[in-house]
Amino acid sequence: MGGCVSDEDQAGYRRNKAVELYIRKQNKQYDREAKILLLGSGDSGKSTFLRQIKHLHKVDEGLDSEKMKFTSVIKHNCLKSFKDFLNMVQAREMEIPAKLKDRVEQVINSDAELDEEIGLAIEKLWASKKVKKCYEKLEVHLQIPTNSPYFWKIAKTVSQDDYEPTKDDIIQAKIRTIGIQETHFVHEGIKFLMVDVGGQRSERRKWLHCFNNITAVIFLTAIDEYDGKVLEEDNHTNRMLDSLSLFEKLSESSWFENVPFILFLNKIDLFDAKIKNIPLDTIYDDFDEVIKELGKEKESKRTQSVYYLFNKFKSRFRGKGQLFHFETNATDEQVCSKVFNSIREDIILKKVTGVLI
Ligand SMILES: Nc1nc2c(ncn2[C@@H]2O[C@H](COP(=O)(O)OP(=O)(O)O)[C@@H](O)[C@H]2O)c(=O)[nH]1
Ligand SMILES: [Mg+2]
Repeated sequence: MGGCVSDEDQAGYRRNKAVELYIRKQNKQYDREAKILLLGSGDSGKSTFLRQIKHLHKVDEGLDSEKMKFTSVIKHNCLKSFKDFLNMVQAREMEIPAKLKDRVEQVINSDAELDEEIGLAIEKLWASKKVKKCYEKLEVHLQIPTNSPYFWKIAKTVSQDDYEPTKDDIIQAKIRTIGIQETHFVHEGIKFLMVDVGGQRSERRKWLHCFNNITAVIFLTAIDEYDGKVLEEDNHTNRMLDSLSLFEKLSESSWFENVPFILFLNKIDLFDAKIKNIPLDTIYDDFDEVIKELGKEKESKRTQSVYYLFNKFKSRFRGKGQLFHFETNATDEQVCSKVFNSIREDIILKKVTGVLI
């Protein structure tokens, strides 16, 4: 899933083979480092994308050096998230098959860390269609890591004493980013600095410290959050509205004058799954009207849905530089590799060689 969405705005910025060839011929190392900021609300996928880049470019031994850090976080989150989910199921008196009730009590009442017995109970519960149905209904109200179900499915493996997370486990895991994380690497003659930041509101005031000399901004938004999920930090503000206003504010900042903005419509995999159950026109009254105005009536419902949300961001863009956009799934290595190469060729290379002013 995912990949580049072409757009009339991007027509002038198609791949420039000549520049690439020139670099290859000269085998030139550019002195100027391409500084790319990863910005966006909490949970939009910034750190996940960076982890994929680290893995793809073998930065700091890829993800191997981070395994230890993730083991305890994954074990803890697997149990905590499932307990939070079950507590909400009980609070709302949702129906669970009678034969599973003991297992529910077993998980809810466990105060220890995840052990094999509890791991097995989680796996058994999650295998139930009824339990999955409850999750579908509650997902929008739950403040638990996005990919908790990925870990519930393998809870018994995670619970083992000698459990070591795989590369996929690390990509699916959530660790909150605190402060500013800088990652340096060199790729095909270009030095890169990617800057990842904490996305929660309390973290945003630290962002100014890294706003100078920017080559490009990658702004991530979790496009599956169109159905009214609220921010974890205040349990009140609509996540998509927060993302839109943050996007607008950043794009009009004088720090980013003429800096290209690259919008990632991220979590496109979750979006594709969600629009089947919750079509956009059940959330947005003006959906049909806007699609008509945009002249997209003939497109598929799925294309219309992505375009409708992209249009919300596009109309809030205040920058003087170019706006590019991609549909992304940051948990998919292939997608991240393709998107990174496209950004490198179409935007960064042209910026560091002076072709893109
Ligand atoms: N399914 C899916 N999960 C994603 C995607 N991008 C990020 N995630 C998950 O969403 C959670 C939050 O991502 P993270 O990178 O920590 O967000 P950040 O706060 O912006 O750094 C993690 O559990 C990721 O595995 C995506 O495109 N699809
Ligand atoms: Mg992060």
